[in-house]
Amino acid sequence: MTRTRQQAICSAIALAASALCTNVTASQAQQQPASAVAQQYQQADASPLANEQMHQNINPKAPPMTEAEFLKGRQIYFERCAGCHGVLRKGATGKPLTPDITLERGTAILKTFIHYGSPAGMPNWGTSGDLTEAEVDLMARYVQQEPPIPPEFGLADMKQTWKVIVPPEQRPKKKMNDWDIENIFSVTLRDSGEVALIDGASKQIINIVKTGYAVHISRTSASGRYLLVIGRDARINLIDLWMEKPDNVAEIRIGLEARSIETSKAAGYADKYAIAGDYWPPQYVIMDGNTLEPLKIQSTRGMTVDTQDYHPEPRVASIVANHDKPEFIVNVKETGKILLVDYTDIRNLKTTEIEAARFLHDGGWDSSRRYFLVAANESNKVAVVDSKEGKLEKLVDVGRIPHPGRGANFVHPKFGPVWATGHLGDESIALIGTAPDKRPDQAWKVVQSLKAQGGGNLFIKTHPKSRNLWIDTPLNPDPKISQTVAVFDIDNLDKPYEVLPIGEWAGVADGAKRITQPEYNKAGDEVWFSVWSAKDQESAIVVVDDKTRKLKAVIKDKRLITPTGKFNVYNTQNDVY
Ligand code: DHE
Repeated sequence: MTRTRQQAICSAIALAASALCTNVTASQAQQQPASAVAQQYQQADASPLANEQMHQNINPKAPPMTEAEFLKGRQIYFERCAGCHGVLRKGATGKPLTPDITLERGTAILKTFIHYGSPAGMPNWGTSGDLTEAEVDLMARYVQQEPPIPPEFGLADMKQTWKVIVPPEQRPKKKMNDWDIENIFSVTLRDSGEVALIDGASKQIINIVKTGYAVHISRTSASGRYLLVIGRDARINLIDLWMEKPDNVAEIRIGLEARSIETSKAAGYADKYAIAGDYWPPQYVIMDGNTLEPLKIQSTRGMTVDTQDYHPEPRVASIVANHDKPEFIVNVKETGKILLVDYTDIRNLKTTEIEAARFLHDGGWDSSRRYFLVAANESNKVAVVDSKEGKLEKLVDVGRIPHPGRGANFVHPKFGPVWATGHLGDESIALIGTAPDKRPDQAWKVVQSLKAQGGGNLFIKTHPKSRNLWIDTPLNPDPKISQTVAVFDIDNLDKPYEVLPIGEWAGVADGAKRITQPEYNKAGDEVWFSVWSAKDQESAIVVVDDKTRKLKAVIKDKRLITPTGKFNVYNTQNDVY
């Protein structure tokens, strides 16, 4: 394969962790430090900010650059670096790169860093061939300039983008189709900016709905009628599943870059509010759940939990809705704070601020839905919130860079109810006891650590009706691991896991075929896996029978471009995982 072709695949998949992209062998790739895989994952996709107008100050001490060079540097920075070093270069999971630091280092040292990378996780942009020598030089000079500042995005900006495509009064009064909407899957088609709505029973594509750029996740409203989808460009789409052909009924942009969306789930508030969190500007927005009209914007700028320094761009990571109280749980990445946002009276908003740890990312409920567990990924911890008492229950030490998705709940034969997370940075699976009343000695401790196939795990899944625990490894650099999944028998966790060749079962010819995100159907008797290749290659969804662990179906269609996340309507609505 030629270098150009490899690079095309790299940018298409936009995951530099790939062995394909860096031309390393599987065994070399296995030695790639966990931090490098993690750093590359944090910048999984080009930030949409690269194309925004920005305010720029000139720093007379910085090495000179032409305007064209500066713009190119800015483009590369937002495509490759901002995810780790931050929009304003104040540091996030990567080190700060503000001019006071970079001017002191100077061009020569900066060039060495950018070219060779560092054991702390900085990718080797030069030696990997991702940046040319001239680009390395350009970036070394660029990071000594003042960081350009992207614009804010307030209520008036949001309202300009807001469209009610079908007003609530013109929407169906009852379900107008024969689909079993609780068993529809909303499938992220990442690189086409669409979601595929797929019928769980027939595996037929019901509709392909246009959404935001590099679309990220879908969530179901409390009634199960609406799907809310968010793109990395902070565009939200509201899809009405009651329509004859489910489609968009409202749309808005709530910022310039975003990842999370959720809806109100407490009794009396079903479908009343939607909430979404931005990466830029650092804020969250509460909207009308039926129309997406923006109602309330709250900034997340503020002090970090540990050093208590001001952080100018704390990104909003996961948001979950409490089912028992009118409250959203908003996880703020860079400050390490968990906000309990009481939405009873949004004009007089009450927020409880919980000190957790940096850098909060993804998480989910325990099986009682009282405790919320969220990864503080670069701290190698899971923060546990008692949502009933509104306080931090515990910070649990886990493996290297926990990445649970929403995690997996099951009853362990020896330790009772546990919640499980895998890790990006090692092969361990941490099982955390979640029954403080019945098993106080085991609660909020890692009661067992399993060894799965390897690092690069992103998602883990089981279902209350299943005794299987599924673990993907799409970011493992060894294709034998990234193209397969491991499955543990919950009743016999000391038994070695079984490896299923999902990539091979898909029967697609070329491509990275990363197996990503197990998702159950409503009945809990089948598991769906994405077989994720580049956008110009064939991808697929493989359905496995949960009981027999045998292949049940392969869903292929030329419209299934880069499928990644899959969200079963019922399981997402009810937080079943
Ligand atoms: Fe995600 C969830 C952020 C890259 C697939 N991702 C989340 C959440 C956040 C997040 C904050 C939690 C949302 C919530 O619960 O409200 N993701 C980020 C990033 O910042 C990151 C690391 C880099 C980026 O540039 O976006 C990133 N994510 C990816 C991918 O590359 C993945 C694998 C493929 C893709 O589609 O982009 C990916 N992220 C997902 C999925 C979920 C998710 C499938 C939801 C999992 C679930 O079960 O709920």
